[in-house]
Amino acid sequence: MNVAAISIFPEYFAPLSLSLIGKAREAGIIDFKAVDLRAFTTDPHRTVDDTPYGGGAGMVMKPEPWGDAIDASLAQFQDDVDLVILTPGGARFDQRYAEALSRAQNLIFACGRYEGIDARVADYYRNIGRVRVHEISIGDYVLNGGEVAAIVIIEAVARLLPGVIGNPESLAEESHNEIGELEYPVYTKPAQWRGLSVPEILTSGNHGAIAKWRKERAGEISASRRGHTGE
Ligand code: JBE
Repeated sequence: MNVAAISIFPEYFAPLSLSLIGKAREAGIIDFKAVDLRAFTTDPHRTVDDTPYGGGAGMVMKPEPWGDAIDASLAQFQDDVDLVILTPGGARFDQRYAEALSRAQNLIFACGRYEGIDARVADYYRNIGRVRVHEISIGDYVLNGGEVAAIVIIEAVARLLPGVIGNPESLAEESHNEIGELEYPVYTKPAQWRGLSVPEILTSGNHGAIAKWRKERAGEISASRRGHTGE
């Protein structure tokens, strides 16, 4: 999978050299490039934003550097491209969306700052063929830009690629179950820690009973946690 992330802060993507994702890059499963949007400006001040038509607070990212930067990435890729524009008003990202994006051959992430990217950029690429445009949000809170959201999506997508995760069984569990069903409490050695012991059933060797217990605990946990907002 080829991945490009366009941003005025390409250094933001340094963590993608670490851990599983870093190994996947070394193994050639993922080719990742961070692209500096300012390299596609043409004025001495390397301007990427301007005031909004119609007035209002904040600045809007100009379409020309975005168009030129996206075109440059498109030119590097063969076949179809999925263009992901990170925006707080986008479609909510979830595991199902990660699975869909994991089938892409080429992914371009457009990480806007300020009040967003001139809307014509999304419209333009929606209409040229070859590109599927996704406007995506990772959640209902405001970030300073799309970079962190892109990293979240890249990690969720990359771990679904064959060869990235050591144990494909853990992936199978995730895709066949609701995510909530996996939220049972987990324990490891020692059996006693600070006066707390591991639930006896987990040391019983009764796999059927253990599966039933985990399902029950997961149901309780997701019922009590989902919908909570940290208040
Ligand atoms: O989730 N997102 O993609 C965002 C992008 C930019 C700002 N806030 C967000 N939540």
